[in-house]
Amino acid sequence: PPPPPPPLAQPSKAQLDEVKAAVRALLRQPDYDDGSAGPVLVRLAWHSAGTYCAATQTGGSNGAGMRYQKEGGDPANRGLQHARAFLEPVKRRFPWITYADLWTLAAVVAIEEMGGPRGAGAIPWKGGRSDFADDSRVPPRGRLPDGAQGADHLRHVFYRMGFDDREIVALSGAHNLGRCHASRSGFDGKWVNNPTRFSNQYYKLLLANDWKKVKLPSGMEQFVYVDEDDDDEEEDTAAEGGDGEAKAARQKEKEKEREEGRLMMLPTDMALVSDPAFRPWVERYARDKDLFFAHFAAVFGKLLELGIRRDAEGRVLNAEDEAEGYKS
Ligand code: CCH
Repeated sequence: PPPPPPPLAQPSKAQLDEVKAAVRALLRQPDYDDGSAGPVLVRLAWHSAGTYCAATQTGGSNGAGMRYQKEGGDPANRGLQHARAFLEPVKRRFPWITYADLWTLAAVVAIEEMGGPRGAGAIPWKGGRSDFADDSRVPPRGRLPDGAQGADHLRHVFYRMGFDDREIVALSGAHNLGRCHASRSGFDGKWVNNPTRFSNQYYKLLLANDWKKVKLPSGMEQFVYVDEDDDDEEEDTAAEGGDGEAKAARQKEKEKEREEGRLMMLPTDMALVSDPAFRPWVERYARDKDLFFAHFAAVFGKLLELGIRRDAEGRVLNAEDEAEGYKS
């Protein structure tokens, strides 16, 4: 067999600054979702890293296996081709960066730009990941969490990666961002009103008591919350009067408005409030945004490092096949 590639050096600060600027420049996407590529980029990084298994030391963000059908075609990764496509021009412009580094770095940049931890409290990120040349080492499917399940499942998945209960709650705060797409996961809607602004709103909303379980056309169950302000339907209808048909039309219109104002939670999100060990952290993060930002930055940084072994200089020891730009 060929000798293993040498440890990979870190890209220079100047190199990284160029890539970061290019990522920043592509975040605004007026025709996509809520106008930003940010949320789906964050999910790309999370799903690339969240396959890690500490016991077998397999999976994780090294390798960028999602480029291959075996991992990329996992139903859990539906929709992430959009994230990869957003980043493709950056990869073409800076071929020296590996996909594995680009995907994880893009999420860090996106979170910063969306108002998340930055400056001294920024998410720690180190480069040096490399890419698999083929799909022979991609992790098996089925390692990512299933939103239809509960607390036991969350623990099973996140303990496998090496996270504890507090870290599970902190990581889940990423659901401040983005939305569910019926065509991707079968779930539908966003968690917070402004899904492109990183904040602790998700925890505050979780603690609002009026979450109601609904069954979607897909047959899946999720929880919905109707914004108080939009909930004045009955009075309006009574005051307007009119004939049956017009009334029905108005009713329909109102119903649509309500749907649009609706926020959602997954069963796994609700498990964070019903579970006695998770809940105190939901309460703390709802009260203390700075604490959430500090914990999130640390735990997201930890997620992106799973499975990456470094020497004292930070060079990655478990180099994969393709790391052209780093070899020189
Ligand atoms: Fe998540 N997530 N996630 N999630 N997620 C979905 C969307 C996003 C679960 C299920 C779903 C994390 C944890 C979990 C994001 C970041 C993180 C969707 C909708 C489902 C379902 C997908 C769709 O339809 O497009 C479950 C279960 C867990 C268990 O804990 C963690 C951890 C993170 C990051 C730290 C982000 C961001 C999105 C929005 C993506 C988008 O396209 O807008």
